[in-house]
Parts: sequence; structure tokens; C-alpha cells
Amino acid sequence: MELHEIRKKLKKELDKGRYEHTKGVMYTAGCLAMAHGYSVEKAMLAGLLHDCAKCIPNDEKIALCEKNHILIHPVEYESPYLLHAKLGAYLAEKTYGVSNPEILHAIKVHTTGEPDMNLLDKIIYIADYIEPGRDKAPNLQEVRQMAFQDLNVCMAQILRDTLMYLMSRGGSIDNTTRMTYEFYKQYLDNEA
Ligand code: DGI
Ligand code: FE
Ligand code: FE
Repeated sequence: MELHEIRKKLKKELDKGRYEHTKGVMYTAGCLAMAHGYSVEKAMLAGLLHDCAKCIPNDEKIALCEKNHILIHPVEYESPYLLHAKLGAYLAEKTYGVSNPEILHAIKVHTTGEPDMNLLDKIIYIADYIEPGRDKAPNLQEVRQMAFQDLNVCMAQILRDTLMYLMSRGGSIDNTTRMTYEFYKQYLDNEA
């Protein structure tokens, strides 16, 4: 599928706000790729598709995963929106024709992260959090600046703030999110 066809299809699959966010992530991922020496085209394609499964209703997300033998963890049954990452990687391959494994992997891990992520994984995870349309997260200015300086420190800052938010809100936290923070917290200042 050509890039403009993917954009056209996504515009139909996503609601307006999500499509705007998607464009923000696509361009931000492109900029981060420039800053850190990765393929701008691949980063933009991964950014474009990262939330392609986001607007599928939750019961349908579950049904699609079950039908296609995508393993669902108990936390994902509790918070089915988490499935949009795994399911997004699946759809990126099957319905948008993406075969590059790095792109598919970055989509798959974009919500929880995972310990020791590769360059594209970090670019997408971070672009998702800092794209210009985002305005709610704490420390955004600091995190945005760090994104162009040190990806590992930036990951640690985002994971710290995300876990704080999730804990304050109550509800289930995926073990992968915790493990990802455990890995990246070594990059925070106050960690000797
Ligand atoms: O899809 P987006 O909204 O663009 O961004 P995302 O895929 O990173 O999802 C962000 C939300 O996911 C944010 O509110 C934090 C939440 N999240 C991250 N890790 C976990 C989590 N939610 C739960 N319940 N458990 C997690 O481990
Ligand atoms: Fe997402
Ligand atoms: Fe997103």
C-alpha cells in the first residue's frame, strides 16, 4: 500500500482527534529520526500506523485478537484499550501491507514499552507522548527537550510520570509497563 492510500484509509478508520494525533506522531517521529540517525521514512510510517487499531470498539478488539490467535493477558481483558498496540501491529501487517519487522515491533510495544527497546521503538514511544497535540502530561517541556538529547533519559522520565499517573488513577497496570520502568529508571538523576 502506498503512503497516501494508508493515510486515506486511516482517515476513515480513526475519529478526527485520533487522526490529528496520528499526524502529530508521524511528523514528530520523523524529526526524532533525524535527530538520532534513523530512517525518517520508516519512523514516519510507524508513527502513521501506531494507533491504527485505536478506534475499534473494545469488544471487537477482543474478538479480533481471539479470532487471530493474539494472546490476551488478564490485564488486557480488564483494560482492553491496551490491545490496540498488539492488534495495531497485526493490522499494520495484514491490512496495510507493512512487512518491516522493526516497524511492526515498534507499533506492538508503543503503549507499555518493554525493557531495552531498540531505536525505532523508543522514537515511537516518545513521539506518541510528546507530539504537539498533547497537552496534559506533567513536565512536557522538559520531556520534549530531552527527547532530542537522550532517548534513554527521556524514556525514564515518561515511564516515571506514566506510572505515577496510573497509580494515582488506580486500576490495573500491565507488568510490562513496570518492567520497562525498572529497566529505564537507571537513567534518572536521582538513581545512583
Ligand atoms: O494510544 P494513545 O492514547 O495515543 O497512547 P498510548 O497507546 O501510549 O496509551 C496511553 C495510555 O495508556 C496512557 O493513559 C497510559 C496508559 N497505559 C500505559 N501503560 C499502561 C496503561 N494503562 C494501563 N491500564 N496499564 C498499563 O500498564
Ligand atoms: Fe496508542
Ligand atoms: Fe498514540
